[in-house]
Amino acid sequence: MGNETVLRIAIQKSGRLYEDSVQLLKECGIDLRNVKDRLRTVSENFPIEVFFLRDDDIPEYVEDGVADIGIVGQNVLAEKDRKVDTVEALGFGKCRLSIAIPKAIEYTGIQSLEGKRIATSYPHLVREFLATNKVNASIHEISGSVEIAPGIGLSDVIVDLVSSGGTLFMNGLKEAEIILESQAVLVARKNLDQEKMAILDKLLFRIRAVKKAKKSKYVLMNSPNDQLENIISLLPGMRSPTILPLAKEGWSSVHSVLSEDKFWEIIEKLKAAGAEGILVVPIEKMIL
Ligand code: PRT
Ligand code: ZN
Repeated sequence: MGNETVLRIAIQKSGRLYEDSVQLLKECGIDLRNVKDRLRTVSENFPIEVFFLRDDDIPEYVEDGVADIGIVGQNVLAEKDRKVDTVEALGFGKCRLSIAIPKAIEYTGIQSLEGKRIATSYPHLVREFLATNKVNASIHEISGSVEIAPGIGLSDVIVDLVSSGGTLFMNGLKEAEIILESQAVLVARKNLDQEKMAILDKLLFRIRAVKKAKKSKYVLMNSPNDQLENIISLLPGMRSPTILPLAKEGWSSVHSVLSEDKFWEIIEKLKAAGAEGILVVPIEKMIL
């Protein structure tokens, strides 16, 4: 690509955000070859260079301008407290940062943490949470396997990430309080120059099209002509549904787009209204 401007993006090198981050770039039509075991790679069909880093380092690299943008969990972003802009929530890597206590202990509210020892990898967020709630407790910072801390007598409670809750359960703990809800976000450094901003806008346009498509389904169905008006009224669609005559006399084919949250409800109503042969197809990209 010669001396053309490229946007440098930092993503996790390996771990829970890696697959989804690479997948998102691919769905945006960005070719990334040889991503395995590389520290960096340049796309051949989009002006972007990818850096593979530990997630904890991403906010700092973006703030310092070593990378222009990055994909990182809101939990890491909040803990590191770096000056970067959150540009877009990406909808994957969902989890929560929670207080967990031994199963046998009854949780009676935030005040019951007074004087307790808390093990966590999130000292900054825990300190902030305690201060907000005017609770005094000691924080023991540990970098991994936080969930075993109460069992080995290192702490009374923990603050750690939870998604299914399985890890807590296996360690005899239960979730008592959510401190932060988190998902992966796209962050950008402050004061990106115009050329890089233009590339970021292009990328964002694609990311939003991919996200929108994931939330929608394309549906096709056959409708008796005397029910058409009723069936059309049930379909929100982007503009209005497409109606095509079928070879079979008195029937039409109806095509439309449905959002996932209202999907089943609408399908049931369509069936009740006489729609037949309903086909539901995933949408790859959606540009409005
Ligand atoms: O090497 P590097 O520093 O880059 O990776 P890492 O080991 O620090 O992070 P990694 O790959 O484990 O997680 C990266 C990001 O994924 C986190 O910062 C979160 O934003 C997000 N994420 C989503 C999670 C989870 N879900 C999650 N469940 N990160 C960690 N967990 C762990 C949690 O710490 C606990 O040990 O999974 C366990 C709990 O899971 P459940 O399903 O049993 O509740
Ligand atoms: Zn990490």
